[in-house]
Amino acid sequence: MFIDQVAIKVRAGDGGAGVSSFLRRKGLPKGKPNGGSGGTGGDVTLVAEANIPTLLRYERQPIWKAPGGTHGEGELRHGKSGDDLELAVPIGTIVKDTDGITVADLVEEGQQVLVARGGKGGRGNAAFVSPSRKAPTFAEQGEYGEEIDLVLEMKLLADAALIGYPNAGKSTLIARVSAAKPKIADYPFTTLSPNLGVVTVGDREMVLADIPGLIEGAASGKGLGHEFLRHTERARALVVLLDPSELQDDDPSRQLAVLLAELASHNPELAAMPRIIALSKSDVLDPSIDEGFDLDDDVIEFSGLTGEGIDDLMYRIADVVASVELATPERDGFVLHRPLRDDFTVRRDGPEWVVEGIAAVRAVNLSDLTDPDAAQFVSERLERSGIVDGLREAGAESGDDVRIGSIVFTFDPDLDVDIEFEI
Ligand SMILES: Nc1nc2c(ncn2[C@@H]2O[C@H](COP(=O)(O)OP(=O)(O)OP(=O)(O)O)[C@@H](O)[C@H]2O)c(=O)[nH]1
Ligand SMILES: [Mg+2]
Repeated sequence: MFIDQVAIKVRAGDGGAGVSSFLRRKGLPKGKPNGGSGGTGGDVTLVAEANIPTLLRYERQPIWKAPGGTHGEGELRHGKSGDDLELAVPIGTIVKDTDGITVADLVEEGQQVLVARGGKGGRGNAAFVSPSRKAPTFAEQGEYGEEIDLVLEMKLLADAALIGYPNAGKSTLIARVSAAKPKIADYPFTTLSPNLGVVTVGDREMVLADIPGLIEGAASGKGLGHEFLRHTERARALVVLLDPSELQDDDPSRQLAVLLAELASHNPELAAMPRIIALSKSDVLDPSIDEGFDLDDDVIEFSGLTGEGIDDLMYRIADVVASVELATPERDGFVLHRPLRDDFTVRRDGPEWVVEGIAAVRAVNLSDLTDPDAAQFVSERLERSGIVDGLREAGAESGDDVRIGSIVFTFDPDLDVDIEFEI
């Protein structure tokens, strides 16, 4: 099965929780805080790898999760970080978010993009010791790992792509010039998914793609449709094969017109791409008979059966590919780096104010908010992170309810150390 588009969901690992713990000594009711911090959750990264031919594994398993960090323990033992999850994808994979924005285009072996960041581990109570807080009894919870829905799209990276009607002899040609072994038969749509073959021309190599047959109306879904034309978009040149044999109803000049129109309706850039026109099955042409069609002189005739004209054709393709390469040497992939998400946002929701965002989550993620010491610490954090000011600017008044995640508290901007929690 050739899978070239899938929707996946990835989730980075959650951070482990920090713990609250005290060193116990004989005779001392409560010793020094020694609660360790939790480990960081694993990240999820996509990596382009040459040995992954299609996106099939993601069709079979669309949900992936990186391991979380472990919790901290007493005696200042910190939790272990979760391993990062590296998902191997084919070279030529485009990564899009659910808004259709391309976040990465992985065109080289080993190129990678971090798509979901692991949650930070919570700090243990030992980390909160300060001159004014000698024995904190609270610790932080771990943060959730990021979760994201993505669409992976794969576009083959070939130097030149073979386009033609079904039965035009595309697979016969690629089988003859490369080690590819596609099925060949005299019925239409023998080839159902693209084949790549490496061809040696003189002292260089190029990659040819055999694309499933295209017919009139493909753009509106006839035959196999024009979905597979996606794989020609990254080629440097197109090789249009015309077939003069009786397997075709249309003569070669009409085939050419139809093929060019289909290319243009899929993507005008395809119609403008450098191309080589070739007439296949030259062995069936009888030079003494006028076949009744007109083609330009620079159309190369060849036969996949006898081998006639194939060297010429390969050198011509290699020349065109090389000249395009000179004009546009790099086919760089890219990874989009987006601005970090807002620290927090404030909005009104019915009777209460809702504060969202990473800064808000971080401000309240302590283990036990009923502990007065912890509540005090949270209110300091809300002040320091600008959330109290943000609420005030948005119009919150003393006595209003404020919600952060599942926690609701009463806003009291003047007496900021006296926040009351209702969990
Ligand atoms: N006489 C002759 N027959 C050929 C030649 N090349 C291909 N054929 C025949 O044409 C038929 C179709 O060939 P394929 O290579 O399968 O054609 P295709 O373009 O890959 O077709 P689809 O995969 O259906 O799009 C087969 O019966 C081949 O044996 C040729 O050079 N000469
Ligand atoms: Mg074929």
